[in-house]
Amino acid sequence: MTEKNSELYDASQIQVLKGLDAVRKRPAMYIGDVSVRGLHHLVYEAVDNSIDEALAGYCTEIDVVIQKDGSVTVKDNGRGIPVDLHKEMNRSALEVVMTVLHAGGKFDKKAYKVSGGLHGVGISVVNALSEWLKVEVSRGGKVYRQEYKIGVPDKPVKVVGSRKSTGTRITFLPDKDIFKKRKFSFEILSERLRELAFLNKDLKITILDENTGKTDRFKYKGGLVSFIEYLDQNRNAITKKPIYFYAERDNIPVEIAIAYNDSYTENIYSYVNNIHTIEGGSHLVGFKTALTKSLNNFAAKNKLLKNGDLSLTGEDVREGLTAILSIKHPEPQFEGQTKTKLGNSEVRGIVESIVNEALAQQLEQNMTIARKIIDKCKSAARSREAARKAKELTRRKTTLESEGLPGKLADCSARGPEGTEIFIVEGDSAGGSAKQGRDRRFQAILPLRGKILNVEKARVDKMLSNEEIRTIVAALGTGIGRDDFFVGRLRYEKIIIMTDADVDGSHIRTLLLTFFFRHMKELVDQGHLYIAQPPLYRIKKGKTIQYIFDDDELEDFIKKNGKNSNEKLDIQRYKGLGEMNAEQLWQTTMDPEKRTLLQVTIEEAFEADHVFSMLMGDNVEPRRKFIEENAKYVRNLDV
Ligand code: 0RA
Repeated sequence: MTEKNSELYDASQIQVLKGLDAVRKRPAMYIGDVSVRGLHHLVYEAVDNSIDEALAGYCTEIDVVIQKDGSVTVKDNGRGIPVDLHKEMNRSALEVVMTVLHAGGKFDKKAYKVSGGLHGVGISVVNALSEWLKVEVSRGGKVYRQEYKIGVPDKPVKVVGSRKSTGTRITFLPDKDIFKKRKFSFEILSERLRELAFLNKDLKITILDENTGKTDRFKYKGGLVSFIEYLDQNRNAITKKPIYFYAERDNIPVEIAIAYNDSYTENIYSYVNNIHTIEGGSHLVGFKTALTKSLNNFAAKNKLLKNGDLSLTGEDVREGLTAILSIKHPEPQFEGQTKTKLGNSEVRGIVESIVNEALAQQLEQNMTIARKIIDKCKSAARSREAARKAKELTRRKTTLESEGLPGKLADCSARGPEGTEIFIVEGDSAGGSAKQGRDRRFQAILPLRGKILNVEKARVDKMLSNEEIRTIVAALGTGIGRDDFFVGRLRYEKIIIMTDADVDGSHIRTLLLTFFFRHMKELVDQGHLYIAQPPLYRIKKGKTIQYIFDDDELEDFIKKNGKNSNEKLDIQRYKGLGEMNAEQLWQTTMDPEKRTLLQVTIEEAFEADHVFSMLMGDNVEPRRKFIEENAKYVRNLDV
C-alpha cells in the first residue's frame, strides 16, 4: 500500500467503524428488535439479498442451514458479490458490501429496493450484529473469502480456491451481547421461506436443521396459484382453478391470484417487494375497489342481477374469497404503526385499472366460473340483508353495546384500560379460583361455560347470536363487525386466555384464538392477546414446593434432584386449573411478578390461516394427521 492509499484506507476505516458502532448501539433501529423476531430477521436479511439476485434473473436456488454451533448459513447460486477494487474506498467491493451501511452507489442498483420496512437494511447490519461472519464468493473461476468479528474484517479478502460455478455463501453467529436468545427456530424460518417460494415462482429454497435433521424444500411452479391452493386445501373451492393475472404498468409489476370457497371468511394477503403489508395500503384499496366494480359490471352486463336484487357490496364480493396480491415498487413508502402499510398513492389507480381490465377479460372467458362466483356473492348479499333486518329488530330491544357488562364478569376496580387485564377462563370452578386469587385492583375474570362457537363455520349473524361470544364482546367493550368494532374501546390492556393443559383446554383455546384472529385481528396485531402458562406439575421435596411447566423441565428436574437424594419427590400432575386453589393459581399463573405469559403474535398470518382452517374445518383426516405429527408444535403454535 502506498502512503496515500493507506491514508485513504484509514479515513474510510474510521467511517466504517463509526457505522458499525451505530448499529450495535441501537440494533432495534435497524432490525426492529433484539428478541426472537429480530434474531430471525438477520436470516431474512441475508435471504433477501439472494432473492434480489433471483429477481434480477441470476439465481435459481437458495439454501439455508441451521448449523450445530448455532450459526446459520445462507447460500445462493447467483453471480456472487463483486470482488473487484472499489476505488473510492480503496478495498474489495466485497468488503464494502459487507461492512458499509447501505453500501450505495455502484453496488446498489437494485430494481426494487425496500425502504422503511425491516428488510433491506443491508448485509452489513447482519455482520455488525454477529459474533463472527464468514463470506465466501465464487466468481470468475475463483473462490474468495473474508471473515469478520462483530463486523470488522480479520484480514483483506483473499483467494482460497478455484471453482467453475458462481454464488455467495454467508455464515454468521449472532452476537450474544446483542441477542438474549440465539436459538434459531426451524419452524419460524421454514414458514417465511415457504412464503418467499410462493411469491417467487420457480425459485428453489431449501432449509436444513443440522441439529435435528429436519429439512424442507420449496419450489412452486404455480407461484401465487400454488399459494392459494395451499391456503385453501382444507376448504371447499367454488372455482376449480384460481383466477390468475400479471401485468405491469409504470414500471410496477402487479401479480394477483383469486379463488372462492364456500366459507364465510375473507382472506386477502397483500405484498410489496415480498413484504407482507399487514396494514394494507393503496395497492389493497385499488384491488378491493376494482373487484367490487368488476363483479357488479359483469353481473349487470350479463343480466345476472334481477331488478329486485341489490348491487353487490365490497363485503359481498369478499365473502369466501382467498386472494394474493403481490406488487413490486422501486420506491415504496411504508407507513402505519408497524410500517407495513403502502403509502404511495399512485399505486391505487395502477392496481385498480389492471384488475378492472384483467378481471373483466377473465370473467368473460370463463362464464361457468363467473356465474358461480356471482351466485356466491348474491347469496352473501341476501344474508347480509337478512342479518341487517334481524339486527334492526334486536337493536330496537337491546343492542350489543347497550347490553351493559355481562353478569358473569368479575370486573377489576381500576377504570380505563391502562395496566389492566382480563382473564378469559374455562369453566366455573377455575373461574372461582381465579376470582378469589386475583388482584382485583387490575385483574378482571370472565369465566366461560362450555364450548364457544366455531366461528370458522358461521356467518357473522349466527356468531352474534351466540351467548358466549356476546359475553366476550360485551366484556371487552370493542363491539364487533365491520362497522362496529373499535380497538380503541378495548376496556383492558391485556386479554389473557387461561385454559386447562388438556385436550379440551387446547380446543377451547384454539376456538378463542380463531375468533380473535378472524374477527378482532387488530387486537392481535397490536399485541393485546396473551396465553397464560399454568404449570403442568407440582413437586414437593421435603418442605419446598416447585412448579414445573413442561415435560422437558420435569425430566431435567428429576435428573438433578431425584437420584442422590434421601428426600422423596412428591409429584402431582395438574389436569386442570380447577385442581389449583386460589393461592396456587395466583402464585403460578396470575402474579405478574412470577408468571410467564405467551404473547400471541401472528408473524406469518398465512400459516395461521392454514392451520385454523384445518383445525376448524370439515376435513377430519388432515386434522388428525396434523395433531398427531405436531402434538408438540400445536402447543407452541399459538404463541
Ligand atoms: C451487487 C452486484 C452484483 C451482485 C450482487 C450485488 C450480489 C449480492 C448478493 C448478496 C447475496 N447474494 C448475492 N449475489 C449477488 C452483480 C455484479 C455483476 O456480476 O455484474
